[in-house]
Amino acid sequence: MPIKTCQITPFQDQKPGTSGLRKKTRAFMAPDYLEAFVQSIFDGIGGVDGKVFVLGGDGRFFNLEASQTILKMAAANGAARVIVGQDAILSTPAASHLIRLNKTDGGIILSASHNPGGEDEDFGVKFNTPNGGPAPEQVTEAIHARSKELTEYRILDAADVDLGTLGDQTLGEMTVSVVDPVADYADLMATLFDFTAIRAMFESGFRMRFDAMHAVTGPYAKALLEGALGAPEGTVVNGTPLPDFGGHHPDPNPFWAKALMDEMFSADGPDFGAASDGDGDRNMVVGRNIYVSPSDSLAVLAANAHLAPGYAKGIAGVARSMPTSAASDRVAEKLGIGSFETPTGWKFFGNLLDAGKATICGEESFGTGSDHVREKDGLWAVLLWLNVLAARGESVADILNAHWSEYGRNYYSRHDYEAIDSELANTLMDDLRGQLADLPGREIQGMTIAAADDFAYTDPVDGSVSTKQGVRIVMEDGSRIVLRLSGTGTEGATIRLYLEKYEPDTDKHGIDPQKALAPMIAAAEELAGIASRTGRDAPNVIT
Ligand code: G16
Repeated sequence: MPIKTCQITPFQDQKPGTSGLRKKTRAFMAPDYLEAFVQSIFDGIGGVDGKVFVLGGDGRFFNLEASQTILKMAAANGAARVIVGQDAILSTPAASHLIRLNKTDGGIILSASHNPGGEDEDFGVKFNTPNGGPAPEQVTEAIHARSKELTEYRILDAADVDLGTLGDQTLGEMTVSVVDPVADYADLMATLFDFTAIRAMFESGFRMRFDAMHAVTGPYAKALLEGALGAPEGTVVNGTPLPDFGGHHPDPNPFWAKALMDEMFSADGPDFGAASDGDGDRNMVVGRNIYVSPSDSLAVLAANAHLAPGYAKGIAGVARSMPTSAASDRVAEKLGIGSFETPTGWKFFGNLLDAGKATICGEESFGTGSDHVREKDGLWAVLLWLNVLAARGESVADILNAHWSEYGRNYYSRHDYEAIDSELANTLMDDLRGQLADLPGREIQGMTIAAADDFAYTDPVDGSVSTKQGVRIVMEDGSRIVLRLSGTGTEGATIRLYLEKYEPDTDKHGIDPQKALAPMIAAAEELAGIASRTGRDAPNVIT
């Protein structure tokens, strides 16, 4: 089969963000755009000759077409084999597992995660390294550098591969192995959790609702929850993946998963609720009449992980992204295990997991996971919660209240201001950075600022340094304001304002977080002036 070499003018806008390259779908569909980025990945990792990769995506619009293009390019560039999910479907954690299980040279995941899908919405391409994790900054920088000078790409002139049929096929000299997207992942989950105990809990009438948000987790959740664990049919809702996610944002938070929240807060709501995002790596968990913030979820899971067989020997350490609340630090301290604070982006956990320093990681952005793969894993978090609920025989509310009584409560919230003019957002951040040196000692809203900086991280394993990872303003009692710009949006800038206040007094644990955080919200406005400078009177999303 002939290999075509196509000449192009290098693209200058292919810089990967927090998690791969995310753009409008139409940008990826434009002539040569996807191809240029894929060739830059191949060249940026030193070529693909004789190598083996995993390929799959979250099923959003353009997933299948992009997969066919990538397969033909892999074949033209000399790859030996690509393992691809049936119909080009793989959740992000399942892809990470397949990369590791098959000891491959990495994988390409097609997803813009929680961003909406469709021809006029978002698409994304991400490279994961042989450890199964998102490429670290050195690798994404090499890919970006290559894209800026790339003048040609190679592609096989061949018919599309049949991705609907399981088994091996050949494409030129390359083998394409079409695999069941769920089977290996489901097997892995069975090694980690006490399925017998969870099944018995469902048999005794425990009721759950899992909202797959018409995204990739549907088939995984159905196989595991309604299949292996015997939950009644209908436990999983919106379980059929759709190219446009039914027109919704597949973003599991109280705002976008409102239907689930309403059900969980209704009279006679289920015992446990959960939702997952576009590519299955995020999770939201809710109890009956109680919302579990992702930061609290991380802390509760770290404190209770030993109840699941896969973690019965205990965990080595807990890592969280800097904007995530310090609730998990308190658990780590009590357990006498390592505690790590990294920049936002799952890629920063990779080295800690590989080195055995951290077992469980989490982020405020609805991501939780462990060393079983190198991505965050929505269903894993849901299954661990189920295992904890089955082992303790208590409700989510009881478990959360007991946790706060033992460790104190870290009131926490994130306010997102979306589609802000990029220049305005950058100026706002620069102005804030300009004030940092003078802030310590200043009184604000009845509090005293103890420290203020722009977070920089030195990886304890390889010594790499990442700077400008978010402005933090810390009060004397440990309460914090954090501000950073999102690295996953595709329109203008999103300002993320993270607010945290520690409350040790059990009598004050029942307050609405927005009320508990009111002084922090006022202090943030005084310092950064988001509302006054953007003209927005409220955040677009509050989590
Ligand atoms: C990605 C990253 C996460 C990050 C999140 C939000 O998640 O993998 O590590 O916390 O984006 O990032 P930002 O605040 O820069 O928008 P996902 O689920 O979108 O892949």
